[in-house]
Amino acid sequence: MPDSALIVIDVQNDFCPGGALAVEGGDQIVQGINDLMSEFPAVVLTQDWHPEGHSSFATSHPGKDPFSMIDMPYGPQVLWPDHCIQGSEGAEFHEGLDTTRADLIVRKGYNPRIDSYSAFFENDHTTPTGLEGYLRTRGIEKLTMVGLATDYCVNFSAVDAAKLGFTVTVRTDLCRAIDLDGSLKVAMEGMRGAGVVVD
Ligand code: VGL
Ligand code: ZN
Repeated sequence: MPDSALIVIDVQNDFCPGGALAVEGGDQIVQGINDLMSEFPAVVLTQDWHPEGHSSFATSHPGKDPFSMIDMPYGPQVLWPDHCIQGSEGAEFHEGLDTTRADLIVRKGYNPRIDSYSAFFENDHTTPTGLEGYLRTRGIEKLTMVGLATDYCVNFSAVDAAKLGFTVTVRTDLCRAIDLDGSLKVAMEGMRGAGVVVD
């Protein structure tokens, strides 16, 4: 399919076992993702990329614990452990990921005041990352998404892509979830409701 792309979400050290925001089994999907790359004419990687003291970090909100919630001007926000700090080892891609195959690497979450789960828009749901324009100008209409975490960055990216009119498939066998308070179930329902094929 010449009009398709593989979008690999946040396969970074901090989301793998031993990392600051480790997702169980996060490293188990790396080889399968590498193998899938050869089936796509375009491969895009995303990288969560926060400045130190980012507003999504619990440490930026005295008295708040990691995984608690806060109200931000753009809506409710989970407070995370410090993770994927720009230039840190935790922000690097997992060493097994074949990054040479990537046509584009999209970084997100660099605005200190807004988190960005989606590869398309920041969490205010309006500030674009530029990925939509890249894909459209390349004539890409079909997206397959894999990576970390199923219920956060994969979910938000898939739903936004579907809303933008792309045909979207999420390969859940090549994703792993954080599953905070039932967030995986909510994410699965949300993706299906948005017309995402969840395989
Ligand atoms: C992610 C929480 C915070 C993700 C990123 O990649 O799913 N989750 N930052
Ligand atoms: Zn993050």
